[in-house]
Amino acid sequence: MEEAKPVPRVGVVVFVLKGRSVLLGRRRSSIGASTFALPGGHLEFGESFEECGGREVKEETGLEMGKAEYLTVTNNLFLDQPKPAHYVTVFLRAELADPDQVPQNLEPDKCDGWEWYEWDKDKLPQPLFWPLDQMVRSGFNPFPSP
Ligand code: 8DG
Ligand code: MG
Ligand code: MG
Repeated sequence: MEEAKPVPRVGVVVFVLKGRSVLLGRRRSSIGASTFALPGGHLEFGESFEECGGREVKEETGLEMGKAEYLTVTNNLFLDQPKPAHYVTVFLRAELADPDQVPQNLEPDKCDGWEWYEWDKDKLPQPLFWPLDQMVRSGFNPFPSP
């Protein structure tokens, strides 16, 4: 049988904000393995971006977020994979519903663990997952303007 033609997929990822920090975890998934990335995952049929972001953050970290806000979208080709992939990635931001919540590593097969990192290009962990790295290099700031 012929292999199915690859199609673009939609990823929804969240800058979970706490003070001046964002939540990042080192990926174990094949795309971006061992780089630091935001929590997030695939948009499911019928979901809003905000529902997807809240669900993925909960599934991956156990954290309950407050209201999510749309930030931007990027178009990402991962051609150097055994199976090339194409993601339209939607970036949201949200604060925690209760700021005292502690992230848990609920999908240890996909991530080494979650930590808060100050949003400062010299303090962020390296290497960043390249779609995120590009945003940092372009001067992107996920925090609301004061
Ligand atoms: P799921 O089965 O839970 O739905 O998916 P997942 O295993 O959690 O998917 P994912 O790889 O974490 O996210 C989907 C895609 O989103 C990822 O393969 C590429 C794209 N993506 C980016 N930037 C980021 C990012 O910073 N974090 C995450 N998690 N995905 C990102 O382009
Ligand atoms: Mg997921
Ligand atoms: Mg994920």
